[in-house]
Amino acid sequence: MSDRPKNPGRRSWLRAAGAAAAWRSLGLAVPHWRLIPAGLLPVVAQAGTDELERYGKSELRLLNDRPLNAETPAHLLDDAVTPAARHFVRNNGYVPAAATDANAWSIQVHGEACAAPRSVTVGELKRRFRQVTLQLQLECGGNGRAEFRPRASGNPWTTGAIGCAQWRGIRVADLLDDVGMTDAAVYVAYRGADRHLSGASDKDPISRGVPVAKALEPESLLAFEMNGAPIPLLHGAPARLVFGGWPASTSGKWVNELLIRDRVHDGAKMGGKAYRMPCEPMAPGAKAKDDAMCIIESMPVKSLITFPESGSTVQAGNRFEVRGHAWAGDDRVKKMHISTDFGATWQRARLSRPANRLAWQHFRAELTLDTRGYYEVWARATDAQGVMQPMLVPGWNPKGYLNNACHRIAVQVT
Ligand SMILES: Nc1nc2c(c(=O)[nH]1)N[C@H]1C(S)=C(S)[C@@H](COP(=O)(O)O)O[C@H]1N2
Ligand SMILES: [Mo]
Repeated sequence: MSDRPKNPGRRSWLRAAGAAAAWRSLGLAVPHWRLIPAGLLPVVAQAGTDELERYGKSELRLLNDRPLNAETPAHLLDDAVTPAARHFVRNNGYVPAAATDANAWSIQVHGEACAAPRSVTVGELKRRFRQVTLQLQLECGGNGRAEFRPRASGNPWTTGAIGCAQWRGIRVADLLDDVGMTDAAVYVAYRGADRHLSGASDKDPISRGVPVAKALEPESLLAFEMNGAPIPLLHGAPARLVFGGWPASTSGKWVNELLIRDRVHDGAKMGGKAYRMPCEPMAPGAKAKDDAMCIIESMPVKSLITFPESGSTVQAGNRFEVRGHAWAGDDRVKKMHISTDFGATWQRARLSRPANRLAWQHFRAELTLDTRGYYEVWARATDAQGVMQPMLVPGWNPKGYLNNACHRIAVQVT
């Protein structure tokens, strides 16, 4: 046996894995699977790929086209501020038609605990309230779901349902202050203009929210712009909520109703097992009772290696840079570590301050690997409370939320 393992080129070994995922995401048995040429993508997946192209998102990996869901490969998230073209997309229903006049878009503000219910237009909000610009991380609660065993139902996100764009809009607190909240206020929730997949007009695809305290934070926005341009249709034009650090399902898109509730909001995907974790840890694959599930609030500490691309080749003895981002829900990331020996030893990476609270932080480390062969680079973030990312997939749960296991990439040293 040769001491040098014969590694196939990156193209073949990674592409093959990508194609396999696309076939698996069909959710159907393929009787002639032995005859599929290597790298061939299912034609139905390509139909959705055309749709991604139409929205300027052709680099994303399609998970589903009805509704449209797509994630970003890790190496395409290398930018400090995520461009719209590389921000993942998660839809629960059908994308509504684009508004012909964004300023005329109206939002009904009401609810049991709203003192003076009324309708406001985006134009009026922009005129009357101070606008602020913040970089805010949005991560789907199901990011990482694909790794749970037994498999959890839902979109098989791997690592790419995270982005950190710059959002500009008004503070939710200013609007709440304007309409007035009664003492009964408990939750602030949204309804959007998207349609339910069944076509039923009386059903919401999703309608979630946050407790009043989160809504009142100075970083909680009703946004009109993403990265200095009007929000693209897929991301919720002309008005969307942005609650950085919480499951992105709380950040309602195409908002046309804002509700001040006197109870925990009970809209679509607030109850049952949706966006909830078992209140107490459970055995993998066990059955959970709905009343033993707790609503997910702040997201856990996590990080992503965005450079080099997994599968890259580096020269033995040459220095190379490893970089990426780290975030910790409502908290901050305090430390960042990198390992190239499967976690036996760790070296500290340099970590930047966030652009503002609830924005991801960037890390960098310089590495040199002297011996040829296959390596993995692992990254591990620690938050300000001292909580670290786990090495392995944490707490199994029925819907596969909150997988914040360390990100691993493959590097071949030649
Ligand atoms: N109206 C509406 N808002 C929504 C959704 C939706 O389907 N409809 N999806 C939510 C979920 S589950 C996520 S993860 C984020 C995704 O935001 P993005 O598509 O801009 O990345 O939007 C949230 N807001
Ligand atoms: Mo989500």
